[in-house]
Amino acid sequence: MCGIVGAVSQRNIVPVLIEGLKRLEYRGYDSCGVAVHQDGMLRRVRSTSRVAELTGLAAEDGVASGTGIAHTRWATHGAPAVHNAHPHFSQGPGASSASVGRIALVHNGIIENHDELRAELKQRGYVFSSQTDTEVIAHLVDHLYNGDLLEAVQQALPRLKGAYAVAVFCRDEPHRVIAAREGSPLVLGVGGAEYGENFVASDAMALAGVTDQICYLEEGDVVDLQLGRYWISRRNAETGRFEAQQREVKTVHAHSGAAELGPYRHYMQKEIFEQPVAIANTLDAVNGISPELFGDGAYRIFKEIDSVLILACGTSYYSGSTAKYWLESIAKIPTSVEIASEYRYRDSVPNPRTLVVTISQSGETADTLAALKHARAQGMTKTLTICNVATSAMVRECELAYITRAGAEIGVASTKAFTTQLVGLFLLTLALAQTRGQLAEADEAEHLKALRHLPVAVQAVLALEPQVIAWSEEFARKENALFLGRGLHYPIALEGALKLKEISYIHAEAYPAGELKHGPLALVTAEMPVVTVAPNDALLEKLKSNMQEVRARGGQLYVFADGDTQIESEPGLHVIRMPEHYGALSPILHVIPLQLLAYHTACARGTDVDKPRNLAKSVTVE
Ligand code: HGA
Repeated sequence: MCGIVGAVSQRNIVPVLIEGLKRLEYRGYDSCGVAVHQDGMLRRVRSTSRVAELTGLAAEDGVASGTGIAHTRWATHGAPAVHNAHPHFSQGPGASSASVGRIALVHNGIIENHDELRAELKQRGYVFSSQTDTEVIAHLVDHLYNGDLLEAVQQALPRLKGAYAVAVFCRDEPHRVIAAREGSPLVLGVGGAEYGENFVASDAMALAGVTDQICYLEEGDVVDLQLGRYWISRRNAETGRFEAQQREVKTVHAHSGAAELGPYRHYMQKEIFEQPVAIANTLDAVNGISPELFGDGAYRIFKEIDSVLILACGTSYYSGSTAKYWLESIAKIPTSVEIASEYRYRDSVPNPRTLVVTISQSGETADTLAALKHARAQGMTKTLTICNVATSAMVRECELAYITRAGAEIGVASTKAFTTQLVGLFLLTLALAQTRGQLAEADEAEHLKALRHLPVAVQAVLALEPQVIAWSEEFARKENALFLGRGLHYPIALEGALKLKEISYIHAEAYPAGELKHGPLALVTAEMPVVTVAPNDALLEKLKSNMQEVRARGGQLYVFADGDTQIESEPGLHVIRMPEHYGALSPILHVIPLQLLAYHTACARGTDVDKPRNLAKSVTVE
């Protein structure tokens, strides 16, 4: 979360910085700001409105320069207010001292020892004007500044505990930006000779159209950007000295993310409707099932493992939870699924014969990356990721990968990334089943046929949109909702509840339907809509009994029932009929109407669907 762009150039770089921020707005939109080196001093504009606002503010104030840094914020420390917006300026001892307004800094991450540093710097006379953890870094760099910004930053970094990507410049060095990363993503963009320009950004996407020469900075890297040159260094843990580093610069054709909305009202709606294409693209290179779909050496690794551990957060955790059912029933391999932020901090029993599978849309999810490192540190070195960004840290850090081809997902609430993850996880299930001798040829052919037909099947479910819209009017008036599912569809109920919470702000909870009588049934009244995922599978009769329990208490059931279930509408029981049961891949169909229900309910309530309050797309802080 939080997006950073920085540049040194011989042209006015402010429009490039603001354009870059627009493309990073998915990382946070609590506030935004730009600071430049202009007329021998630091100047900035900051706002709690959207990035587009900055263009007008910069023009009004005549903010223009070749050296600058910019930031879009997802607040962790301090309210989303202008005084907490980055860039932060140093404000050293004495109103007229040289260090007032000397250092400008933007930051992505959390400085865990900020209280201690704040106390120390206050004692030294530094004046704090925000509640952020970030401001301590600006003051610390200023305190250590002695004519060379790189040296000051290099001295400051070892004093910081936590995760960060920072970009900083100094009033006394007009054509220089220093940036560093430890735990948060940062790329270097090498610009053309015409303006001698160089860039840093949280994501190569921010630099699309400006440069495609990208270097993915590694943990601990510090980069010194100047006109026509850059220099990367890193601290040698033994000597404590910073040493020069060579890093590969790659040609990266990053997508600008500036997808057109076309006929849709929101990106989320567009992305829901893109699912047939996203799934077809994800399956494009699949001509048959083989471990090599996941990379060279996959067969050997699959042969060596005796279990699977899935690590993920949020929606990706629910795709992993669905996959557990597939992996155990089809590949017959013991599987556990853990929330990454829990796994990394608990004592677990490592098994080196486990395949560690991480799932992340962005491939930058901080908790999942940290959980991966934790697993590896415990000797679990067989790693695989299901990820939507081929150039991400997650893909670089895992031995094996399956890249989903959902395309850029802009809406904060994940939709097409989820269903394409499920496709990747189903392929993994089949590949593991094959390696373990659990996949008869006829079954493989059947599964492949069902996968290939999936885009058409999804299209048929999307056609239910008008019926879902009719329900959403009712839901928009509610403040609570329950979601029920069983077995393979319990994680789908969880995902449906999460979608509704995220974008409509209606409190929603999901339960395995059999758990109802153990507590949540107490919540059921005529005011409580109970959304039920009802596939025609082996658990249908059990589910019907649970539905009766709701009806007997006057609850209102809203059921997405497979066409072959014979569940009919009657008072208190509202039914939207899905196509016929789709076997093991049924969860991919059943999540679609739940996405549509959340989307249309949010529209009816007038929320900011693509940028729901308090959230951000790519969760790069702990
Ligand atoms: N801690 C800083 C930066 C937050 C961040 O990186 N969010 O993703 C702040 O609260 O401003």
